Amino acid sequence: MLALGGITRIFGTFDGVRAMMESALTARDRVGVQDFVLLENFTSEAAFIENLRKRFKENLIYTYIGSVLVSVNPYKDLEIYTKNHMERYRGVNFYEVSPHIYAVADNSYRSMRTERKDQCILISGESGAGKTEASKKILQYYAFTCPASEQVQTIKDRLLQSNPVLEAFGNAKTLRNDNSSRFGKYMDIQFDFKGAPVGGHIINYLLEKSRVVHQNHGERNFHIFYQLIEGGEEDLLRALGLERNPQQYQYLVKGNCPKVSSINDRSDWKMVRKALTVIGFNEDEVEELLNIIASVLHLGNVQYGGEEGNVCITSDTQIKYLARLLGVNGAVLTEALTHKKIIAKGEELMSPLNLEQASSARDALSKAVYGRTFTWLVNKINASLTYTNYSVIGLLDIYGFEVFQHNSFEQFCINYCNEKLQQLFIELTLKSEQEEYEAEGITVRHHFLLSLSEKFKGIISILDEECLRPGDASDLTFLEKLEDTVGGHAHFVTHKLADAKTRKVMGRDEFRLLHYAGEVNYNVNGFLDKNNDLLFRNLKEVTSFPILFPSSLHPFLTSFSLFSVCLCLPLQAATQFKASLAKLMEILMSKEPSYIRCIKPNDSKQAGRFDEVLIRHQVKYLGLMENLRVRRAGFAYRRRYEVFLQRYKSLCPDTWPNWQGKLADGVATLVKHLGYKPEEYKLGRSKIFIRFPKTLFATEEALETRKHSLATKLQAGWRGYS
Ligand code: AOV
Ligand code: MG
Repeated sequence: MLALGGITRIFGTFDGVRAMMESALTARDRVGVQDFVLLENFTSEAAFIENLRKRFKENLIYTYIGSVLVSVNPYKDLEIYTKNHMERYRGVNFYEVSPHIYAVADNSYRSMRTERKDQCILISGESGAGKTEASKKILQYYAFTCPASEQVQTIKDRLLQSNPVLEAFGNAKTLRNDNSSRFGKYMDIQFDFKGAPVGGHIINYLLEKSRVVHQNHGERNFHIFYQLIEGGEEDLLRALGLERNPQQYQYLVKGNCPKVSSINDRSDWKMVRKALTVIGFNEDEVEELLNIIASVLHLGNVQYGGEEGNVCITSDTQIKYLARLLGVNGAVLTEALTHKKIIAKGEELMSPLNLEQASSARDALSKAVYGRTFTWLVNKINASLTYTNYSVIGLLDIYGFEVFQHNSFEQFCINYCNEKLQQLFIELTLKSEQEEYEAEGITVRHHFLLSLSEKFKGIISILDEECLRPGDASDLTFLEKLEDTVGGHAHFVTHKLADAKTRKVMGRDEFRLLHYAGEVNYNVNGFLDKNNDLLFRNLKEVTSFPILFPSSLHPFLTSFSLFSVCLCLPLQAATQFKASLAKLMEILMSKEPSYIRCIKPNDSKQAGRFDEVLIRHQVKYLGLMENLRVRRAGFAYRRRYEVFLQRYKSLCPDTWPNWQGKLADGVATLVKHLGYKPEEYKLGRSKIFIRFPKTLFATEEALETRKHSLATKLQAGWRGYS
């Protein structure tokens, strides 16, 4: 007991000892190195992948590249997120414990506390790689480890419960991920001077609204629809006029996938209902919210018939429900869904829509209603979390890079967002590396400067131009303009510009971009409409819609009056998105970043399958080899003096048990005693930089040996140094 206690005091926690054991040679063969910078052959991609594979096989899904955490989705519960694990990482130095997402979370927290600098944790990786799970783990870690009072507990609960709510309304099953985020999310967690989480704020980015009215085969609409239908109480469903069968609803049958084996809609419904209460929604608000969700389903079932020029709604069941749920007059609604208002000779006239126009007006309304509701939800959650802007840790969890058989405007925006984030990562990791050397007064020449140019600059402005151009502008004229303007770019190609081989796999209505993560063919159909934010163009043609939103009715339908403002000021969706991303980049740049790079091990969502081709591709495009090379270009290993001294002080009689003088002198004494050669290390202002892993391994092994001899001696009751 005494011996173990002694060892723990000297070497840190038990985990610390384990981490150290891990780096011993024999263990290294089996489980690989826990930091890629320690790979002997650091330029070899094969060695990199092999290290990932070894660790993955041992269920060690986390590995560092310096301070960057690489995470491989295990697709199974590893039981490494228990309270015990959280305790183990709390306040412990990053390198003393085996790599874990909690170490990253803890490190950011401590930097925020000690250096008083706002932090952000950027989580990236393709769809299904584990970003959302990672962000939830981090939030849970803070909720568990940070100090709390009763008031703080309420905020913690709300922060935690915002996840199931936003996921219900903003996530959906796609072919890539059963719980795919269909919106981008940046969340600030705010801490007071005691380090307790006292507030938060969420910014959401471009929700994929088109999913409300259409899903590709094998995909679903947003979870909430199925949760409500599967889990909603009988009375509730009756009041909403809904049947307990998703197949009844046009908006839920398109993907032909009402059930997903990994999802339990019924129990999720219960969780979401509870979460809404915790966040502070009262019963009336919940009722209104569900009325809107049910309305969208009813809207989807509005069927048109009649002759061209005389479109009518074939059954008035939906209209009855809609009128009641939305609190509008049925006749007015019917007219709004079948006519547009035109002004002729100064007079307003209602002109009938044709079938196609009528259904697209209906869908536009559904998308708008859903989109508004989502924004309302986010605002409501924000209002329940006080925000006073003290110290913050920001968590970024966006939708990951994705490629489908058919890619549209949504994928274009999602992939553009990922491209921006990748660019930021490369710029910042290089910048911080360079800055660290400079701050420490050490000169290093970088040979691996990377630049990811703004490859596709211009596409969005051309899209906007076409959207605003009166006359014959269409998706195809947009494509032609692209060909004229960016046609010469090496990363852009269309059917017309392609070589014979590429042409075979491209449609005439597609353009292909070579993204950092791979090639994607985008189909231009719908680009203009979707960019015209969606609703507004249609609304312009059916301006009687604002009748739907009389201010006396629904509390959050009143906010629909915003629509009319938007009518005067149409801001194109992509441009709006681009601007909000630019703002996000500013937010991130102003904080101290940490990175989590998520890797998806296979495309079949299976545990234990390490698909090497897929993984190699991700390692490539995430730039992990470059990341490693840059990290190793100068010094493989660096530690703050106090950390280095604390860990190895027992290896030198002059530094044991405590060094009294300046830290730098202590480290100098220690490494001299250890026989470090001048070319093996450099001493900076606050850190020691070690050039080769082998130097460090030798020191670790010396520590290992010493630990054993010390343990024996401690057991015998011995207290001195030998
Ligand atoms: P994503 O956020 O990166 O995709 P998720 O975080 O939703 O991916 O992860 C996808 C699925 O992988 C989850 O639903 C879990 O089943 C599993 N998974 C991920 N991380 C872990 C983990 N650490 N332990 C166990 N299982 C995990 V997307 O939102 O589609 O870009 O857009
Ligand atoms: Mg996600």
